[in-house]
Amino acid sequence: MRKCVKCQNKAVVYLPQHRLSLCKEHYMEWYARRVEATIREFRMFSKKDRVLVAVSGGKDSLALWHVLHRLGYRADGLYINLGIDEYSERSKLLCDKFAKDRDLVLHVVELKREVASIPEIKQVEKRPACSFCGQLKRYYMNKYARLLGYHVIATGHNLDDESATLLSNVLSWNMEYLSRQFPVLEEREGFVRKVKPLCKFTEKENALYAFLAGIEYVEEECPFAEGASSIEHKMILNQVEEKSPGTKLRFYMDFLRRMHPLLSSEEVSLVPCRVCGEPTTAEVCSVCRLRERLSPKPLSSSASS
Ligand code: Q46
Ligand code: ZN
Ligand code: ZN
Repeated sequence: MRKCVKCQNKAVVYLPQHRLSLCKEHYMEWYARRVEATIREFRMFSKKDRVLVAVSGGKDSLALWHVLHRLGYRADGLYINLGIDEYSERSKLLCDKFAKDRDLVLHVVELKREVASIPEIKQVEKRPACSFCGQLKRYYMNKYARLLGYHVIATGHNLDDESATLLSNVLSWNMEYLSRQFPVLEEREGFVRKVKPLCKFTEKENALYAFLAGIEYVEEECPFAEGASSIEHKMILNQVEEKSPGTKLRFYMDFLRRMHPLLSSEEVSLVPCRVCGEPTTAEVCSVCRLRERLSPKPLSSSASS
């Protein structure tokens, strides 16, 4: 039986990459301290900032909201209802329950009311659902964060997500994506600052925190999840990790500390979308163009938000 290195009680977890055995209480404390340290290391936000946590009902985002609240940050939630049948219904229910049980504020955006649900859009769009779903989520997250007066948007991206994205960008030497791969994207011309406080935690570490904190979260995958290449990259990294614990974290952190500063970040200029006024690089933003394809009618030239 492994013992907790802090109190000698029975350990509930062994973290090989950190060579740590911890009991429930000390795991939760370790997790919270490490989140706080990550927020400080990358100067993500302070206790004065109003933080909007993008919650999906999954383990990562709810663990993030829970730990930010526990650390004393001013964190509210934003749930975007994608209208994906029972999957979205259950996710919404669990986010609602999470907020009510803890007396927290949850904002809900109904995609069906804003544009159309993901299954409805999928009938018209040929590309993979995740491609337009990701665009729509980023658009409404930013729009509502700004309208509701939040200083920063926090998302639950974890180390598995970030290191798999990094591997994919390295394999294709996508310099533009590499230069933007950082856990903080600064505020600029209509874009609210975006941060990833869980970028140093694996999926498993987040799941364990959520479990120990008694958080109910959706375990089933979105039925539209395709991501074959990202799953493959995660598998490759997991195999290396198993043989050599700590590789995933080192791969990601060494990129951030040693490689990222060498990459030039040429920023494309942003303009307000001619139709909705949201920041975009084109004359009309991708969401307005999507809206146009869904119900073709002449695009108005006045901003509606
Ligand atoms: S919700 Fe949307 Fe994800 Fe479903 S359609 Fe893809 S991006 S998988 S996180
Ligand atoms: Zn202990
Ligand atoms: Zn627009």
